[in-house]
Amino acid sequence: MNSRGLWRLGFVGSVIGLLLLPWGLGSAQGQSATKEFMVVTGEWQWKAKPGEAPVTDRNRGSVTVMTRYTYDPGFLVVNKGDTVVLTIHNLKGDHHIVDIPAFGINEVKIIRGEERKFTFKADKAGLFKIDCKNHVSAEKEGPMVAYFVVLDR
Ligand SMILES: [Cu+2]
Repeated sequence: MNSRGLWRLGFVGSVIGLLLLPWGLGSAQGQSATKEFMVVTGEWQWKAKPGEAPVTDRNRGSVTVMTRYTYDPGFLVVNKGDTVVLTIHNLKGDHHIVDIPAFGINEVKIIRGEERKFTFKADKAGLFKIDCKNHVSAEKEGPMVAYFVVLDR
Protein backbone atom coordinates (compact mmCIF):
# COMPACT_ATOMS: atom_id res chain seq x y z
CA MET A 1 0.00 0.00 0.00
CA ASN A 2 1.39 3.38 -0.99
CA SER A 3 1.33 6.47 1.21
CA ARG A 4 -1.85 7.76 -0.43
CA GLY A 5 -3.62 4.46 0.37
CA LEU A 6 -2.40 4.62 3.97
CA TRP A 7 -3.68 8.18 4.29
CA ARG A 8 -7.13 7.14 2.99
CA LEU A 9 -7.20 4.19 5.38
CA GLY A 10 -6.31 6.47 8.29
CA PHE A 11 -8.94 9.01 7.24
CA VAL A 12 -11.68 6.39 6.95
CA GLY A 13 -10.68 4.93 10.32
CA SER A 14 -10.88 8.37 11.94
CA VAL A 15 -14.33 9.01 10.50
CA ILE A 16 -15.58 5.64 11.80
CA GLY A 17 -14.05 6.42 15.21
CA LEU A 18 -15.79 9.79 15.36
CA LEU A 19 -19.09 8.20 14.38
CA LEU A 20 -18.76 5.65 17.21
CA LEU A 21 -17.62 8.20 19.80
CA PRO A 22 -21.10 9.16 21.07
CA TRP A 23 -21.95 5.48 21.56
CA GLY A 24 -18.76 4.96 23.55
CA LEU A 25 -19.32 8.04 25.68
CA GLY A 26 -22.91 7.06 26.29
CA SER A 27 -21.85 3.64 27.52
CA ALA A 28 -19.21 5.13 29.79
CA GLN A 29 -21.69 7.53 31.36
CA GLY A 30 -24.37 4.87 31.71
CA GLN A 31 -27.39 5.79 29.64
CA SER A 32 -30.86 5.27 31.04
CA ALA A 33 -32.31 1.87 30.43
CA THR A 34 -35.52 0.00 30.94
CA LYS A 35 -35.25 -2.45 33.81
CA GLU A 36 -37.85 -5.18 34.08
CA PHE A 37 -38.55 -7.16 37.23
CA MET A 38 -40.85 -10.08 37.84
CA VAL A 39 -41.77 -10.35 41.49
CA VAL A 40 -44.01 -12.99 43.02
CA THR A 41 -45.68 -13.01 46.40
CA GLY A 42 -44.63 -15.79 48.72
CA GLU A 43 -45.84 -17.26 51.97
CA TRP A 44 -43.66 -18.74 54.67
CA GLN A 45 -45.17 -20.59 57.57
CA TRP A 46 -43.93 -22.39 60.60
CA LYS A 47 -46.27 -24.57 62.66
CA ALA A 48 -45.23 -26.39 65.81
CA LYS A 49 -45.52 -30.15 65.64
CA PRO A 50 -46.81 -32.01 68.71
CA GLY A 51 -44.21 -31.78 71.43
CA GLU A 52 -42.41 -28.79 69.92
CA ALA A 53 -42.11 -25.63 71.95
CA PRO A 54 -43.66 -22.40 70.73
CA VAL A 55 -41.37 -19.76 69.24
CA THR A 56 -41.26 -16.09 70.03
CA ASP A 57 -42.74 -13.90 67.33
CA ARG A 58 -42.03 -10.20 67.34
CA ASN A 59 -44.86 -8.22 68.93
CA ARG A 60 -46.88 -11.38 69.67
CA GLY A 61 -44.71 -13.37 72.08
CA SER A 62 -45.00 -17.17 72.10
CA VAL A 63 -46.85 -18.66 69.17
CA THR A 64 -47.25 -22.13 67.70
CA VAL A 65 -48.03 -20.88 64.19
CA MET A 66 -46.25 -18.09 62.39
CA THR A 67 -46.89 -16.86 58.85
CA ARG A 68 -45.10 -14.22 56.81
CA TYR A 69 -45.91 -12.93 53.35
CA THR A 70 -43.04 -11.81 51.16
CA TYR A 71 -42.12 -10.25 47.87
CA ASP A 72 -39.65 -12.41 45.99
CA PRO A 73 -37.15 -11.13 45.07
CA GLY A 74 -37.18 -8.60 47.87
CA PHE A 75 -34.33 -6.36 46.78
CA LEU A 76 -34.31 -4.51 43.44
CA VAL A 77 -31.61 -2.17 42.13
CA VAL A 78 -31.79 0.35 39.27
CA ASN A 79 -29.96 3.48 38.21
CA LYS A 80 -31.49 6.92 38.51
CA GLY A 81 -33.22 7.76 35.26
CA ASP A 82 -34.10 4.17 34.43
CA THR A 83 -37.60 3.25 33.42
CA VAL A 84 -38.82 0.50 35.71
CA VAL A 85 -41.31 -2.11 34.62
CA LEU A 86 -42.33 -3.99 37.74
CA THR A 87 -44.64 -6.95 37.42
CA ILE A 88 -46.05 -8.40 40.63
CA HIS A 89 -47.81 -11.74 40.50
CA ASN A 90 -49.88 -12.79 43.51
CA LEU A 91 -49.14 -16.49 43.90
CA LYS A 92 -49.71 -16.67 47.67
CA GLY A 93 -52.11 -14.79 49.88
CA ASP A 94 -55.74 -13.75 49.46
CA HIS A 95 -54.79 -10.24 48.39
CA HIS A 96 -51.99 -7.74 48.74
CA ILE A 97 -52.05 -3.96 48.61
CA VAL A 98 -48.92 -2.68 46.88
CA ASP A 99 -47.71 0.72 48.01
CA ILE A 100 -44.72 2.63 46.57
CA PRO A 101 -45.76 6.23 47.20
CA ALA A 102 -42.34 7.65 46.20
CA PHE A 103 -43.15 6.65 42.62
CA GLY A 104 -46.88 7.29 42.52
CA ILE A 105 -48.09 3.77 43.23
CA ASN A 106 -50.62 4.11 46.01
CA GLU A 107 -52.34 1.12 47.58
CA VAL A 108 -53.06 -1.03 44.52
CA LYS A 109 -54.91 -4.24 45.41
CA ILE A 110 -53.80 -7.48 43.76
CA ILE A 111 -56.01 -10.50 44.32
CA ARG A 112 -54.84 -14.12 44.36
CA GLY A 113 -53.68 -15.26 40.94
CA GLU A 114 -53.67 -11.72 39.55
CA GLU A 115 -50.64 -10.14 37.90
CA ARG A 116 -50.23 -6.36 37.83
CA LYS A 117 -47.66 -4.34 35.92
CA PHE A 118 -46.36 -0.96 37.10
CA THR A 119 -44.25 1.29 34.91
CA PHE A 120 -42.53 4.34 36.32
CA LYS A 121 -39.40 6.44 36.02
CA ALA A 122 -36.83 6.08 38.81
CA ASP A 123 -36.33 9.83 38.92
CA LYS A 124 -34.85 10.09 42.41
CA ALA A 125 -32.03 8.25 44.13
CA GLY A 126 -32.34 6.50 47.45
CA LEU A 127 -33.69 3.50 49.28
CA PHE A 128 -37.42 3.01 48.97
CA LYS A 129 -39.86 0.45 50.34
CA ILE A 130 -42.37 -1.57 48.41
CA ASP A 131 -44.92 -2.13 51.15
CA CYS A 132 -48.01 -4.25 51.36
CA LYS A 133 -50.71 -2.39 53.26
CA ASN A 134 -52.56 -5.63 53.95
CA HIS A 135 -49.63 -7.26 55.79
CA VAL A 136 -48.14 -4.44 57.83
CA SER A 137 -47.12 -6.11 61.09
CA ALA A 138 -46.49 -9.44 62.83
CA GLU A 139 -50.18 -9.52 63.82
CA LYS A 140 -51.04 -9.19 60.12
CA GLU A 141 -48.53 -11.77 58.84
CA GLY A 142 -45.99 -9.16 57.92
CA PRO A 143 -44.32 -6.86 57.57
CA MET A 144 -44.42 -7.64 53.88
CA VAL A 145 -41.84 -5.39 52.30
CA ALA A 146 -39.33 -5.32 49.47
CA TYR A 147 -36.54 -2.80 49.08
CA PHE A 148 -36.04 -0.75 45.96
CA VAL A 149 -32.65 0.94 45.55
CA VAL A 150 -32.12 3.72 43.02
CA LEU A 151 -28.41 4.45 42.56
CA ASP A 152 -27.36 8.02 41.87
CA ARG A 153 -24.90 8.48 39.01
CU1 LIG B 1 -49.48 -8.60 51.35
